[in-house]
Amino acid sequence: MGCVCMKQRHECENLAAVLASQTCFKVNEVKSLYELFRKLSSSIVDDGLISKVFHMLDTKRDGVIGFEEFVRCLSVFHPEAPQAEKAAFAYQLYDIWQTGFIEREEVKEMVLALLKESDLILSDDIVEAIIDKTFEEADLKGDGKIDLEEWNELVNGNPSLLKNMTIPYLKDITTSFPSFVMKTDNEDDNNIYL
Ligand SMILES: [Ca+2]
Ligand SMILES: [Ca+2]
Repeated sequence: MGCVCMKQRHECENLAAVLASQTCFKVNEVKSLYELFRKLSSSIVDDGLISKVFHMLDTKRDGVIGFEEFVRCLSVFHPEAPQAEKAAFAYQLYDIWQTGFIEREEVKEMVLALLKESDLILSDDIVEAIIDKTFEEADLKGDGKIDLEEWNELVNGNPSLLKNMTIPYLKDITTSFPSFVMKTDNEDDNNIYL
């Protein structure tokens, strides 16, 4: 898979430090993420949101994503990441057909996903009415599509739209996933990749 297999410990420490300085994670957390990344990249993850995220990160479209992109992406889902960052990422996620705007059909997908999560069963008429209302509220310029500016307005008024953009576990990943913590204390261990 496309992991960055760093043989030189020095380079690995540098990469961890660079990523820690540019994301919400600490150096030891970046190292833990590397373990998580290795596990994830060796298993097929086919959960709706996760697979969309992976597709977005897979810029070469070869089914492989790099560790750096993985960490930068997860950082967006960190509880302390700025809302603007989350909103921008969510905008790309909801622009399902990648037209650069969020259209009504995409709002429909979003509303359906939110309803599914809340276990609410509503008639089609009511669902359509919710979509119309959401769309009307969002499309301030009335041109039939939601641009980034309108999206940011919508999100400011409805922060729950970004609920899925935060993964609380990421706040203290070394505690949440102790099995991913690297054993870097042992200097004799030659199998240190990061
Ligand atoms: Ca679109
Ligand atoms: Ca618009």
